[in-house]
Amino acid sequence: MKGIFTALINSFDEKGNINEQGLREIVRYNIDVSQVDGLYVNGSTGENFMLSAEEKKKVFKIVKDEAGDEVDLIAQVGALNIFEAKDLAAYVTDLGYDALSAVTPFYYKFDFEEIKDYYNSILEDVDNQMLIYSIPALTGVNMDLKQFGELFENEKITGVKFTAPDFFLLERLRHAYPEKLIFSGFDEMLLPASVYGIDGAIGSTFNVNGKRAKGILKAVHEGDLGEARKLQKESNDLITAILDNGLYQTIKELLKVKGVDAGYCRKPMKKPGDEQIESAKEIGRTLLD
Ligand code: HMN
Repeated sequence: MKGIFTALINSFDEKGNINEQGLREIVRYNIDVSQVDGLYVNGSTGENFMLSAEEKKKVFKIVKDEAGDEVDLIAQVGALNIFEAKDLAAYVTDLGYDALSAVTPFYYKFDFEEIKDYYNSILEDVDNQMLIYSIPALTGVNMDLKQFGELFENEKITGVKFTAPDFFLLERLRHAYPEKLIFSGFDEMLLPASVYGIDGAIGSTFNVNGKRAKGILKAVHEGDLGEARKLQKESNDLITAILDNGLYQTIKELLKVKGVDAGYCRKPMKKPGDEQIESAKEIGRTLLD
């Protein structure tokens, strides 16, 4: 598993129900048009934490059904309800997902022993690999090199989705664990992360910017830093505009510009206003590749 993985956006209808056809179109767009290497399903971008367990299963099933074996699939199964996380891990493994991922447990201030037990418990009954999903800005969980090392002692934990602007720790992890997979999680920092030898990246904006992201990885591998900087600059112009206009709403509006029925976000996220839709169209005209 290597390369550019889209953190898959989800499609909901106006009432907030999963829009199956729209979700299938999002999968197809990522595979056929952006030609990404894989999909990261039910992450933050998939509005996972606003879904019921049954809805998460529905999304996992639709995506596997649509993508088949065309690209690698990672299932984010992390949940504060450990029984749910274990059940989802078993479910996606049966469906044929290539890897699991689980967000570090959040909200309660779990200590490291509890976090370690969470990962080991999710994995104890399931024959699959796991990428730790570390995103301190949203979870408040900051782990150091030694703690990652302790988690990596479980051989089923094969890597980490590292969503932090901490290049010191990223370099230390890469150096200490050359055999583990490291996926970077901030799309706007793909170039510097690539220089440190990441295996790939997982990101929300790849739903609409997968080709440039692939180009950045390729240029860095070929030692063409000029090209990598050009593509990262173009990407960052797009990412800045998306973040300023509302992250998930704008990604969905941009997909609509491309003819994909990406629908709406689920409450409590807002529907986009007229101005936001117009700005998204302008972003589509000027900043998409
Ligand atoms: C996921 O779980 O859906 C993603 O992998 C999350 C991903 O790391 C994104 N992070 C957040 O949304 C907090 C990034 O792609 C991010 O959206 C992007 O770099 C813009 O800041």
